[in-house]
Amino acid sequence: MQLIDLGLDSWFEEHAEEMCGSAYRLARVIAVDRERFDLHDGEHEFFAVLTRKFVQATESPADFPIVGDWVCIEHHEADEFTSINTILPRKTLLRRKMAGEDIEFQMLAANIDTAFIAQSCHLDFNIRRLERYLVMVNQDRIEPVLLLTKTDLISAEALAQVISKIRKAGIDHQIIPLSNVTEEGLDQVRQMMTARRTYCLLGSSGAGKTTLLNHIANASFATKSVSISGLGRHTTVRRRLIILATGAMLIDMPGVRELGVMSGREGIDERFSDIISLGEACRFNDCSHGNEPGCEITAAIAKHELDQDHYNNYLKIKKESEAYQQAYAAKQKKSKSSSRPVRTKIKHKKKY
Ligand SMILES: Nc1nc2c(ncn2[C@@H]2O[C@H](COP(=O)(O)OP(=O)(O)OP(=O)(O)O)[C@@H](O)[C@H]2O)c(=O)[nH]1
Ligand SMILES: [Mg+2]
Ligand SMILES: [Zn+2]
Repeated sequence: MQLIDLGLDSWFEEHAEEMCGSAYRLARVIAVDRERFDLHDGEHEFFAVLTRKFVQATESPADFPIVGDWVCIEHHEADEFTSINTILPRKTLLRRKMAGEDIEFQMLAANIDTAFIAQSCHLDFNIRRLERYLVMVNQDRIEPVLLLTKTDLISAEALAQVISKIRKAGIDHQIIPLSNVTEEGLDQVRQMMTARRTYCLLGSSGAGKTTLLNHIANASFATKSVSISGLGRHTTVRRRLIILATGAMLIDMPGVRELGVMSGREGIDERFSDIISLGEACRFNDCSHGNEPGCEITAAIAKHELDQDHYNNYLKIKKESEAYQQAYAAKQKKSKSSSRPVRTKIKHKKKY
């Protein structure tokens, strides 16, 4: 195996040349355990640490390496350790806002090509939550694929209803219904995963993500035992990039209970494009979609062409995003005016 098999391409190589000097060595972060970073260089798995200089230069969680990152490393012969010197720009970066008012965010994974969003089609199914995941994934131009798990627990009619609900909400991404019990749908998941591409498993705790990974990777990572109800407990706590026998890479994520929105307009506009284009057709440019004449949104809701709940969810997510952007801007302003030295941040560059 070589670096290219881990997803390295000329985009990363060019950045490495520019940022790390000529004697660089590259590796991909496959797991993070506090201060220890498990890396893979295509041939071996080994671990590295951060130098004090690196840590001192960080000021945001985004400055730390996370699973999926490409990093330039340096081996220190005398002291027999490897350090991470530079994180290459990320093509994609999955983050989520921490619960509550706080503007802190949690980094989930970098350089993901496709995100599987797993939701049980049984009791737990919730279209509004699905919309939240899609906003997060769309924001970063990661391709989403929806997995409806536990089909063994519902009838074919009930499953068809769930799918039609998703389609009615204007979500046209690929949907794979599956069961880890009957193994229905698992081949479809296997077949769509291609070598050198990185996939991740997102979704609520208990959706069956790790059980699916175990099937696909022929592994036995801990899953929630059926006998314990374990409400609110997350079985998977660590993220790890698994290299499958087919050459595809998969990162299992711990389920998140609350998914705060920190996305900017891009992700929201894409997910709610139906509402955006209706709004553009309103008679007044600054229509608040309240009682103005010629409002296409209120008209569409009245005609049941636009679902009221879908619209409410859009308003809620938009409000949350605006509050986040404002709080973030205020924090930036504050730290700029303080006497702390300004340093360049890792640029989160868009694909190509
Ligand atoms: N009936 C049924 N049960 C399933 C299926 N998939 C998983 N389960 C069960 O659901 C429970 C949760 O599965 P996990 O794979 O641990 O769920 P997870 O999404 O990894 O959860 P977290 O790691 O907490 O995010 C376990 O008891 C599984 O046996 C399925 O397709 N059908
Ligand atoms: Mg799990
Ligand atoms: Zn309007």
